[in-house]
Amino acid sequence: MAALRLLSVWTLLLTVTVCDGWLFDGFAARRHSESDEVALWPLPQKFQTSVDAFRLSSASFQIVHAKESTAGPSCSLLQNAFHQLEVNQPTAVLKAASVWGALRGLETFSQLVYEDDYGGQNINKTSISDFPRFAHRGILLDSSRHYLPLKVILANLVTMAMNKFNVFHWHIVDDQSFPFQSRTFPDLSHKGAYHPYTHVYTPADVKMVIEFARMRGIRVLAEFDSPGHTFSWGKGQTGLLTPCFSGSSPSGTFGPVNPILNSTYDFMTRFFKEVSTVFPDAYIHLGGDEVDFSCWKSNPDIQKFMDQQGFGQDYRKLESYYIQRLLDIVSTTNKGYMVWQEVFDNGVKVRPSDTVVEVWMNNNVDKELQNVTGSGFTAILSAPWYLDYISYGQDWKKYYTVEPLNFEGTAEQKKLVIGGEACLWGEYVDATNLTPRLWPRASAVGERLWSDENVKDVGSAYDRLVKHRCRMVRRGIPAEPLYIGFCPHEYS
Ligand code: CP6
Repeated sequence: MAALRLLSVWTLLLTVTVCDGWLFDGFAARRHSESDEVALWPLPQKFQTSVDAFRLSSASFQIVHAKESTAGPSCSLLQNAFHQLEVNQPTAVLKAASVWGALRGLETFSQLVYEDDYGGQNINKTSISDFPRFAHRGILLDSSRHYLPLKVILANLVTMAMNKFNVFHWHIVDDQSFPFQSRTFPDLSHKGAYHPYTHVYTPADVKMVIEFARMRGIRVLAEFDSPGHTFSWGKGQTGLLTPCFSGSSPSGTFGPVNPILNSTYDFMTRFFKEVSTVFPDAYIHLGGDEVDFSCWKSNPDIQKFMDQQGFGQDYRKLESYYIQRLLDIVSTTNKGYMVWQEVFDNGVKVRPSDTVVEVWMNNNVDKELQNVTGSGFTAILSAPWYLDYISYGQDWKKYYTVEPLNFEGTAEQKKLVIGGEACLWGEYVDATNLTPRLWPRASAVGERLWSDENVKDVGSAYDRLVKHRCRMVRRGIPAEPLYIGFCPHEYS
């Protein structure tokens, strides 16, 4: 448990202990009106506040480690987080099980601070105890359809932290471009990126993203999608993709990764060995979605292989064959893996203990969750949260009112749903419009994944989200408006 107590000395005392969650208590000094009410987003699990207010002063506000804290000034992660907090006064105590809990608590603390009519910074007597409902709270960004400059990715990580998201699902490469610079296979980005120097993520860039995210309690989950969605890989790695045939001769076009060649698996072994060291997260996303079988069907060598293996005309068996071999390769790197739902749907034999299935197809979602968890797999839900879809009006309400555990299943099955992701696919998104398209619409998903399931009143969510959106704007994030109105501090 973490506790933050407001004392008469204006210091935020931080204690990081070994249990989970955190809370803080405040003691009153002065009163302010109800209209000063703060808007926390996402809403904490337990929250009590009063009209008793403290004035913060910029001269004396400080955050220090309490004596009991096992983390001290040498914990640079927290020292940096202290700098982020732009508030000015009371002394308080925050207790957290882990540094990650402390980071979330600091974010909430910052949201409690409000400006009064005289421009003073205040915080009311408050007691909070909090923890996330779901462990996996992700945002998917796609840097293949459009290259996303580092600045945009980092701004997104800042905003994710404000909304208590903890997983950046980086769909880093796809058909259209391969911006990931590999040390082992430099031609992949040199020939497969939109531009070999300006539109690539160098090892230093990737390192920066990972460290910037870590400082904010965010994991970087890299996705290298195959065997489909790999057109750009073929430019720098000849022989990797399946040559498509028209009649009895090659048509000159290429399909999914060629699953029948040993050279394919040699390549994947070396490639994922590198990837597993570049990305420190315990998981890697292997894709496996939307494999188009027409090219495989057209290729006589593939047909011969299908016969030899006894696959008949069932190309899902060939896909499974490929994925199984790929998973065996990745297992040797000691990582767990995430896959899109087709891998499960197509009956690939994978160990439920180290496979997470991401449910993305928006038909029969409940049935799919029932089946996936019924087979003992851990599941992530993204189907209801495809934020690349846009429409007139307040679609955040649609995202907000999703209940991830509404499917039929046992309590055991429901425990296997460890969270969800808001996906912003990149076909129509680049640096010019990414941030306003994602925020505050993704904030709705953030609260669904963090707060208690009973927190579902759209009206009160609206009031808080309007203020939370203004908070993002004030911190320099061009989050779009929910509806008519204005912010006390508008974007400029
Ligand atoms: N790219 C990849 C995509 C999509 C998927 N994978 C996608 C499919 C349908 C919709 C949106 C996105 N653009 N690699 C599916 C997981 Cl509606």
